[in-house]
Amino acid sequence: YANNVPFSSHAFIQLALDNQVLKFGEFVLKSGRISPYFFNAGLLASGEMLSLLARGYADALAEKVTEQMATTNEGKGAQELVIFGAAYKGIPFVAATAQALWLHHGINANWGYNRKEAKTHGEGGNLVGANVKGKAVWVLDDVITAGTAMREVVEILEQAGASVAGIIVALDRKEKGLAEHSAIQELAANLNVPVLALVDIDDVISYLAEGSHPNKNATQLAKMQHYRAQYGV
Ligand code: OMP
Repeated sequence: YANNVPFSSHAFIQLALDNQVLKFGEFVLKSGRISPYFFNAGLLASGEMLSLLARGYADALAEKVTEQMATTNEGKGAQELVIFGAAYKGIPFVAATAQALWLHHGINANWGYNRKEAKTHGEGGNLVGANVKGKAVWVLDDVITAGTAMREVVEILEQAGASVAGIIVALDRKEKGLAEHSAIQELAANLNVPVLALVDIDDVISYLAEGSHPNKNATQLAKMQHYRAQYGV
């Protein structure tokens, strides 16, 4: 991966495989589901991987914001981009994304994050960085499965007087949320905002299934398909 090329899902999936960010086995998820794969964004722990990830978020956000400006006829000055990372993993990601937006797209986004040691009483105290009050904020996170983590972040922002402008995740596992729809579809419908993902599980499966791929493994693929049949949408 060269340091000045746009994001590519193939480069990202390959780096994730090479660095055990994407692992195969048996994993108990936050939702209680037992998954044959796990995406550990905490292991995107090198300059190369962080840069590629941040470039992915930045490219997708820049494209969306430009598209929204075109349809709303608003000038660039009228469009303020505020991005928000959820503690803990979202914090370095949101910072790197703000930098990538600036360096690669000339977009000066404001960025902020929450602290996990949130106070349950009193006001404020748990948000750091950009002032989000009264703002429509893009929420950035690592993985979405059933949507619980994301709903918690939305709640934090609403309590801070912010609204959600959109959601962007690195990996959409494309699983059922609370009901039959996917977690992402539910969030998009409930909040009436765009939800973007850099890669989804179908991208991963087709990448793994490619003919000459070194990570190609029929048993593993069958397990992933089986899991998709159970929880996927
Ligand atoms: P939901 O809250 O069910 O959407 O699960 C998303 C959260 O689960 C993520 O923010 C992660 O903390 C964690 N997770 C992963 O990091 N990688 C995975 O592949 C799957 C999960 C998970 O537990 O579902």
